[in-house]
Amino acid sequence: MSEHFVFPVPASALEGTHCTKEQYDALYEQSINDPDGFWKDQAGRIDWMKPFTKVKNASFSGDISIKWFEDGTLNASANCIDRHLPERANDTAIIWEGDDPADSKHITFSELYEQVCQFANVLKKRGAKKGDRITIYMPMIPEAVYAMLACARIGAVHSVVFGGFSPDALAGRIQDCQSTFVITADEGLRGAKKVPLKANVDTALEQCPDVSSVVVVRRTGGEVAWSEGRDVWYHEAAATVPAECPPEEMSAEDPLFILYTSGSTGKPKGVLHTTGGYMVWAAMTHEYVFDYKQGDIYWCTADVGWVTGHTYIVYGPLANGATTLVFEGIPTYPDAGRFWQVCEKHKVNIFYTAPTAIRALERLGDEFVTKHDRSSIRLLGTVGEPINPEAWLWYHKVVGEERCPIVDTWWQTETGGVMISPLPGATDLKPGSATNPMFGVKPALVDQDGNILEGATSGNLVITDSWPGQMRSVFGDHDRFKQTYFSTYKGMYFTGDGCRRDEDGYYWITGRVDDVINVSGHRMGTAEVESALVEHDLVAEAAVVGFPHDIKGQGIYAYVTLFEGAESSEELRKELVALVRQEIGPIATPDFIQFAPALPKTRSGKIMRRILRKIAENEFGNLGDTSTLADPGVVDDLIENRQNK
Ligand code: 6R9
Repeated sequence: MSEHFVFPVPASALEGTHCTKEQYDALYEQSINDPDGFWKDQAGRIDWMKPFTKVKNASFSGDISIKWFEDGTLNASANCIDRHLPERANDTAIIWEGDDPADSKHITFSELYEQVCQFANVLKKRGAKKGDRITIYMPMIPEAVYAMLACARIGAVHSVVFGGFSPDALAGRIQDCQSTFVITADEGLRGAKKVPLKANVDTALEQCPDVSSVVVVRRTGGEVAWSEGRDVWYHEAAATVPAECPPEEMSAEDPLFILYTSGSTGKPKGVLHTTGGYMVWAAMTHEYVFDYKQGDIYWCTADVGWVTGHTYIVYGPLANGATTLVFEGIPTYPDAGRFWQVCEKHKVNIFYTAPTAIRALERLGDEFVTKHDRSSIRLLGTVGEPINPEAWLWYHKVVGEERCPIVDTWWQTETGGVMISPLPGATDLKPGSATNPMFGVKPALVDQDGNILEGATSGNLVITDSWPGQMRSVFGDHDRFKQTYFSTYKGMYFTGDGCRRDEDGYYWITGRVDDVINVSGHRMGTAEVESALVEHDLVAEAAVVGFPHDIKGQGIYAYVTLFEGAESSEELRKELVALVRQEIGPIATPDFIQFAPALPKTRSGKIMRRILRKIAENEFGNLGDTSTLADPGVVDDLIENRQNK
């Protein structure tokens, strides 16, 4: 990339920065050469009930055992709330901005304390205790944050399920972690549309007989069905309990949460994060990556149903005593200027969103941006997928007025927090590059055989040593953890991403190299969509691939083979779309469904996805080697009837 496309650290980003270029180099070096010393210092960000004596105890071989600060004890909720009370009780912890622009409120740390304690007492009174799994299926209202922190306070393990998932998807996640508690709301509200959360829970629970308690927060006041004894209104239960609840003393390696995420095979995995290392990682990365300074108004537009919401709406910012903005709505309601209207209204200093939102808003015109005052914004960030340089440049110029550095943060549900990212005061930016590793992160590029590649090159991205925020296991299936992340390349954590490193050592993530697709920043296993499609009585076989999509990053293209005698029709196409939405949720809606008499297979019966991808991309001129195809004629029909013309 030419010099022209390097954006040096602006002088404004150096003012009071936590980290200059020189500091980055020195700290990074220390983090690699003296991890125990480095992490002992960093762990001082967190209040420990009992101090740890051991820092790191991790191995990427054998049984894969990862422990950090293992003999220390702490409570995550106390770190996010109680410890800020002596000096900051009346500072704003949460700014809540409702779906309706007329709806917003400020919640101070002392109010947060009372709300979380009350929520914790409601859970306790209903029998919840340390180690129990509690499923949270909520809209973006403050109670979602209270619920998460209440679980952490009593040592229960939360599993937040994104409110856009279907009842079936919710049921699967409740069953997998044997959750007996669900926290939800009557309805959610997004872009003035109602989301029937409680009704979805009711449907899901038909498959989950072990759930004995459903706590329902009233959001819209809409009608809901009621199961006496099982269901309780949160506001009624809260009125009967005290607003004090001592935080449970947790070991650093006690679980904090489970979060389900898609992989290349099978059902979504319950990614398990523990308490001590995660909190240190969340607090440290939030401060350095966003160059967070006390008093900053910080806004991450994610949903708490994703890891970004966990680490960068809740745990990271609140551990640092920041003001975190929680937004209930969508970027285009009441109009496409909503993000910037909210920035203006609340004087947001740090703004963190997804490339898909940037691309969608860019298309709608600059005026929605420029009509709002963005002078409070100091720093912009992106997460979730690669950002194309064109969208980066628009974000930089139009949104950031060429004044704000952009931190393109690469990380994963599994990594707990940011792994590769610029630091605003330290890193010259290149549009589209996530740039350099965070402290303690040892990235490497490997070839197909696992040989480590040096210098400017491309390969598969691995991390060669443990970091505190790393997932510890797949809930209930440690073998799957080993298999998924540590078996492809021995002794290394495999990310599933491809990556290029340039002559300056900058990392450029190129996207997934496995059967995971990334639709609007949401991870999806092609196998999950396929298994939904084959649920249909007429479907014999399905193969799903991603294709480049201007707004969503990737779209979903499904090839479907019907049983002998079954007729394809528009009607059937609609049924299949509805089926996927029912099994997974609207985010998995296929963009194209192609009925195919047969799928291209090797002689041993393996579907040749490479060919299906090319056809979905409309690049069938260059199908590569097709000599291993059992029946080359299949391909002509697929090309002839392709949908993405
Ligand atoms: C935090 C989050 C993880 C996958 C990851 C990669 C993609 C995330 C990215 C990025 C390029 C970035 N990804 N951030 N790709 N540049 N800055 O998104 O977690 O939902 O688990 O997704 O997202 O492919 O492997 P998760």
